[in-house]
Amino acid sequence: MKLIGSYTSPFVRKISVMLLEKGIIFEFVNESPWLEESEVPRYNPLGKVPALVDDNGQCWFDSAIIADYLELQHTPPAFSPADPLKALQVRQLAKLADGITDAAVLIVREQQRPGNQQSEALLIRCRGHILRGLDRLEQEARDGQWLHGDTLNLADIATGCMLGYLNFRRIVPDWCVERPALVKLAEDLFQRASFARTVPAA
Ligand SMILES: N[C@@H](CCC(=O)N[C@@H](CS)C(=O)NCC(=O)O)C(=O)O
Repeated sequence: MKLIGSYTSPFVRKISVMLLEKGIIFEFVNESPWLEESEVPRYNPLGKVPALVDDNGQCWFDSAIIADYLELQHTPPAFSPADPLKALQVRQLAKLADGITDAAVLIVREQQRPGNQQSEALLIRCRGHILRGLDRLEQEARDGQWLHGDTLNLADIATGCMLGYLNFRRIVPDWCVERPALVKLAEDLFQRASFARTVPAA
């Protein structure tokens, strides 16, 4: 299996963490999607990472689809409940974490533009998405160790990668203030070997 991605992408990190947790051996192909000569569009017409090439040579893209694909391989541990409604609930929470990540990535891109070309309205809107999303995840994290059920799941992994990205890019750096359940979740996740091995490189 080949994972096409960059070391700083939180979406790529999510897939790396899943592969490491499941003990699936994979080759990491480091490709920046932002370079003119990027090979990423060969794997994903949308030009985004991650993409995954499976052992049959089929290429999968979008981290949510790749996560579904990996779950379909039934390599333990499962990160999605067997019950379809519970599985949908977990995917919705993972989608929420991914949506926060999308907003954070947008802020990073916007802030890379010259100051006088940045849209203050866009930055405020993205910040709103992030804060409301974090508040919802905080509520969900209050019961039990994990966001859903009593085992590590896809929503936890997506949330850990999102919080790691907020820390890495210093977006909403005070996210941890008054969100103790998310802080605890992050502490638990960041201690795992899969997270320690995928800390974003500056
Ligand atoms: N929904 C996509 C988002 C992936 C994404 O936004 N990746 C960023 C890197 S963090 C990217 O490749 N951006 C390149 C671009 O937008 O052209 C997923 O979950 O895989």
